[in-house]
Amino acid sequence: MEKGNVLVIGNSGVGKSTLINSVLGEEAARTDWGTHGTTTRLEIYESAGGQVPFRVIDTIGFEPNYFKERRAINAVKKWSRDCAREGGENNRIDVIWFCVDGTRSKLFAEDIRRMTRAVSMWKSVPVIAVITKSYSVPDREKNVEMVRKAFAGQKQFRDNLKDIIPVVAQIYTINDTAYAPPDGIAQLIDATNALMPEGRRAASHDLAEFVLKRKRVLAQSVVGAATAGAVVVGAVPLPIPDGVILTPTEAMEVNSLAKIYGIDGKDGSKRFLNSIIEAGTVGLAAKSIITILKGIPGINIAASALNAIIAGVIVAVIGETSIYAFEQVFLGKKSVEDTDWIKKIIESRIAETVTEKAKPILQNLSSSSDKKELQQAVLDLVRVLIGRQQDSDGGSGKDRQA
Ligand SMILES: Nc1nc2c(ncn2[C@@H]2O[C@H](COP(=O)(O)OP(=O)(O)OP(=O)(O)O)[C@@H](O)[C@H]2O)c(=O)[nH]1
Ligand SMILES: [Mg+2]
Repeated sequence: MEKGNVLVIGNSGVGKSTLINSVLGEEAARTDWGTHGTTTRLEIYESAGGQVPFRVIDTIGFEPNYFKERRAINAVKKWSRDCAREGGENNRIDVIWFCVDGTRSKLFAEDIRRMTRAVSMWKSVPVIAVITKSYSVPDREKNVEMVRKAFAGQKQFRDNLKDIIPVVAQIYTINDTAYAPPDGIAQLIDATNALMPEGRRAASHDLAEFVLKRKRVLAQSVVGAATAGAVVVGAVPLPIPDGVILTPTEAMEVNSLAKIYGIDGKDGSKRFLNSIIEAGTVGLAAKSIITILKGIPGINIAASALNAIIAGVIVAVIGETSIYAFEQVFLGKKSVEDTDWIKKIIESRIAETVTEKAKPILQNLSSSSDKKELQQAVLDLVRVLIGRQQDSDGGSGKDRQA
């Protein structure tokens, strides 16, 4: 079976590298007093004999210095993104060890806030809070309670916290007769192992979601460009019902989107892509748009603007619907054999877009509108059309602008 990955994060000097050595049973990771042995890059470790059934990833510690903190956060983020890009199973994070320093319990809440930013991509991965340097036995219970509170006080990872384990990774000598022996390491290994199956599922889920979001951002930029282009093409005074003039724009759009979702245009998928383009065939779609527009009282638009509007609506709907359909295929919820399904959605979405999104803008245009007003209206329309049409997670607004 493939080994899972544990990501270890925490402030600089909390004892991440020391902990890793203790868990893996050798001096694998570099540790030190002061700054000499400080970890400067992400490093993956595993036990030589393979006794420990997971890999452990050491990270750059967070420091209470803005730039160094950014560096540490960005290193983890970049590593996570690379994982998504290469589909690299090895970069996946199945369990997170959040390390906080048991001798500095006042800072727990702050530490946790800082760490959550670095691992924001792994939204559902289980977390074990490890309280390092738990030399004082009487303090342990208090510290556990403080970690619990600190986690409860923040939304993002509140439900991910599965365990809180105080540890001493290395014997800590107080004087000739007093010392704190290593503790909590076996418990940490057991707890991590127990969480692994859940962690793997969570990691796959987070990874898929991340990949899908990236794809959506790319796809939306394609739809935006194609729609803006179609409006210009549509403004060319040609009788629309004859116009196969948009077909190249549509084909380009649909094929670019298909590529983003890894739909290659071969065999079955070719029919699927064609039926999307056909459903948006200018003649048919335009007729239905004109019929709808005629049914709306008070709309009387110059022919050139009308053409531009029709072109924009068609290309925007084709694009947004393709994104939706390709996502469904990508997620395995629909198959490329389903050409009836896709045709029906496009038809209903064209109608819906005209009546819900375009209507208010068109109603503001009186028949006496001048050219400038018409142009502005078309631009407004494009903006409205390429706004989110289906938003499954509600949180992609920021991504779209990125
Ligand atoms: N005796 C003892 N010393 C510890 C323990 N944990 C950490 N230390 C000491 O704390 C110092 C920092 O530990 P590291 O493991 O290097 O800390 P780190 O989190 O990897 O630090 P960065 O790599 O800078 O982020 C070292 O001198 C360790 O020996 C422990 O359990 N026992
Ligand atoms: Mg280190």
